[in-house]
Amino acid sequence: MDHQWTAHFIAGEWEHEADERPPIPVENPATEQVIASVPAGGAAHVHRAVVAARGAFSSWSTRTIEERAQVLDGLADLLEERRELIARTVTEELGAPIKLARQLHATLPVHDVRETARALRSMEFETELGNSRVYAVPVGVVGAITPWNYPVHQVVSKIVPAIAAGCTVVLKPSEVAPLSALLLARIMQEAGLPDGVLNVVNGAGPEVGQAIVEHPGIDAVSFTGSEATGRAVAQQAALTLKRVTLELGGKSANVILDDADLATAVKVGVANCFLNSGQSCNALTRMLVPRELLSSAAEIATAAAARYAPGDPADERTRIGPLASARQRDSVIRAIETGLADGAKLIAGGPERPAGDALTSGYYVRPTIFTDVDPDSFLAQEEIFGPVLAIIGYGDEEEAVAIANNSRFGLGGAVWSADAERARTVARRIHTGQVDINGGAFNPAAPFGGVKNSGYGRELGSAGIEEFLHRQSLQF
Ligand code: TXE
Repeated sequence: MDHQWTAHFIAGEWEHEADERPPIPVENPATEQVIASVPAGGAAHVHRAVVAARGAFSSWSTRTIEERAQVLDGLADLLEERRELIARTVTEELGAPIKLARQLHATLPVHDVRETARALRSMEFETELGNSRVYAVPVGVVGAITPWNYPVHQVVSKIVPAIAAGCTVVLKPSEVAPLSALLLARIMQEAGLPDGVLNVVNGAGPEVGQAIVEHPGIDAVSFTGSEATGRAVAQQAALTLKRVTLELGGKSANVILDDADLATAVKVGVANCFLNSGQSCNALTRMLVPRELLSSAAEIATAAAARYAPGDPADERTRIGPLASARQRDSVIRAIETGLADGAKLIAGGPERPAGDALTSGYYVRPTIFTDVDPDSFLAQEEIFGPVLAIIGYGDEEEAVAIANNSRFGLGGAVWSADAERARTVARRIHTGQVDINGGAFNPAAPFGGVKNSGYGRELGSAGIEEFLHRQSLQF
């Protein structure tokens, strides 16, 4: 694969030149082979990117809404055209099965961009209020720091609403999976985005990420990643009083009520938890089942898990690939071992390497399910970020809601019931940013984000654009 564009992207120029720091290798987690490397930037690169972004801001922020929306339309068309290349890049750097990479990693961003363009055209940027005229104004230069788990979607859901709002951007993609973000930047350049509106600096979090958070020329930071880093970002950002959006982890509950179609709810729940090798912030990692149905649910879940044999992500038939890195694999195996040590009942998977001749290399783990999990235990409280499901029994609806809310996170959730009204009432009592009812599909126009330790602020659709606007009121 051609990775000629594995460089910084500043002021419309691709900068390949070597630096004093060694380049960062990018591994294919299925083969453990280095497939590319990106230059490791530092504070000086961030500074130049900020200067470029500030320079571009005056003209980009004064373009009409329709002009900006048209750039987004063109971008969505190009992303759609390049879906196969994007999918292959994500498969190589993340280990996502190629089918999933096509259907999700390369397709969702097209919808994200189209929905952002639609939202932009429908928003009011100027309103009358008594003797005031109120204007929605772009906040300025936005710093975006993204993780590796959805390496295109996570980037698009920050930079596209920022650009739609009229802001300019300095992006630091994850050093674990930077290639698709760089491909995206190339596509945005092709789509006619003016130089300096998007700038990309590669590098490590404590260097480039921190330099973005500290830089006084950046007005807002949007971060997705771990809870610990999110907290550090918010603290640092306070020193320059930047506006901050944080999308951190989750431990989302899948509440299966006693009147639900148990087989469907469990199967869809298992599929959701194992999606992307369990590396989704909103994964439904706690399955709450009426106590008397626990053994039936366990049986259905074990049968469902058997259909997730880890395999080569390049194979069209593979449903679950490796984890993204050795570090992630090791931390997931440690979590499974902790679950066993805590006495949870293992009904699928386990800490051993998955069987299979083809899997002699790669960061694979067995899709794992525990049942009778104590709602206060490590397995039920910590974000594992791997294919590990905790099934938890409950007595009545009241207890189900209490267990669902017994988490320091508040990102996603689900409720299943034969009675949609009952499901809605339960969902409204769950303290999270999103809840899916009876398998309701992800909506790229709906506000996405969390409460409690899952962070604050919202992404996607008009709520995503709002994050990057402030209001100016003129009184007459
Ligand atoms: O995240 P980090 P990691 C969770 C998940 C996972 C764990 C660790 O539980 O197991 O986090 O993943 C940049 N200042 N999520 O270590 O370190 C970093 O370079 C500024 C949940 O990969 O938070 C990367 O670009 N930036 C999650 C980004 O932050 C810094 C997605 C995320 O990396 C920085 C990913 C610093 N001091 C992991 N240090 C979700 N919410 O979806 C690092 N970074």
